[in-house]
Amino acid sequence: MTMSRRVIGTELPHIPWEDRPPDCADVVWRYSGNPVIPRNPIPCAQGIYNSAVVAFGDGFAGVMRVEHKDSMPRLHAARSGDGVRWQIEEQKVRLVGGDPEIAHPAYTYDPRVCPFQEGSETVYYVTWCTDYHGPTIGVAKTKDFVTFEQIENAFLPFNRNGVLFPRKINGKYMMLSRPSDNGHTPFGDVYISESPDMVHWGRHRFVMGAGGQWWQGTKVGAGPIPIETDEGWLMLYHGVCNTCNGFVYSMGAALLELDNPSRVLHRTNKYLLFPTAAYETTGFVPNVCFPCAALCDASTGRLAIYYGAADTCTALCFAYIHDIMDFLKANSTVF
Ligand code: BMA
Repeated sequence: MTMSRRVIGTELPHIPWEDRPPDCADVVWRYSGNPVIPRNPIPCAQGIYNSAVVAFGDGFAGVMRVEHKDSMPRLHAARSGDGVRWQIEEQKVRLVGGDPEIAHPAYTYDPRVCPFQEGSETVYYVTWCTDYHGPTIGVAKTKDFVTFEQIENAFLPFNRNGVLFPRKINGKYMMLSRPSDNGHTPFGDVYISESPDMVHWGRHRFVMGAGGQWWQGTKVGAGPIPIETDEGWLMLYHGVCNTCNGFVYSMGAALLELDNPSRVLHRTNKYLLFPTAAYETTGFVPNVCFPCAALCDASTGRLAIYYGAADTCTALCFAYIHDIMDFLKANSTVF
């Protein structure tokens, strides 16, 4: 690790990790025990995927997307000592304190969890795709993964993939999102918005669009909470292409300018992860790798990335952040 690849963050030596297999030349490799969360570890679930985890206490906490047996997705809190074996609450997250108009969404999915320092306390903002006359971005806050205080919906419908930055930038909260339609959106670009108070969002700016290579030609959306390095914000994202059998979701990476993250410094023209494992190519929606969270150990640059596989289960893959940065610069097209 060189000083110019410094990860700004916490040392997390206990994140899940497995060395790159000797016969693997890829920048990102899969956990040999995948999927870490199978299809139905709790009775109400038909699938658990596209879920978010963070370091919490001595271990880890998560907000999981649990598809219930009425086929509707709901958020469930979860805890883990090692980041691999998860105890998932059987009851969905109960949102408290929200305006009654938005307090009872019929569906809630694709959560992200963003640790945020507020004074001497760490709070965890949860953003997700919520139902309000169609999909848009819901926001809540928790300190303990037991009580979730609902704030406000960030945007008008339709929108998906609201991803917060883990600190204020130029004094403002910042959120990436992907404006969409009310269905299986055949388009999608990443925008950024800012807020003084986590309630009112504005100054919406374009970050990056679909296009370039086929794997990211249909839509792109932010994945895990961006990771701060001294060269920029590392944003892992999903890139989607369309085929005669439906969409295919892969993972790419981009580097955004630290003080002005609407500016893309580098962006991968080759994917980092593409659905090839059986649990990614077979399931409720085949051919989906959908990253929603990443744990990074700032001292070693180790990265454990959680992604939904085939809209069915949750999988884990690994990389060194420095390798991703090298790959990103060597295979970059910004357009
Ligand atoms: C997106 C979202 C994701 C899902 C993906 C693939 O539009 O609905 O939750 O994983 O499609 O089906």
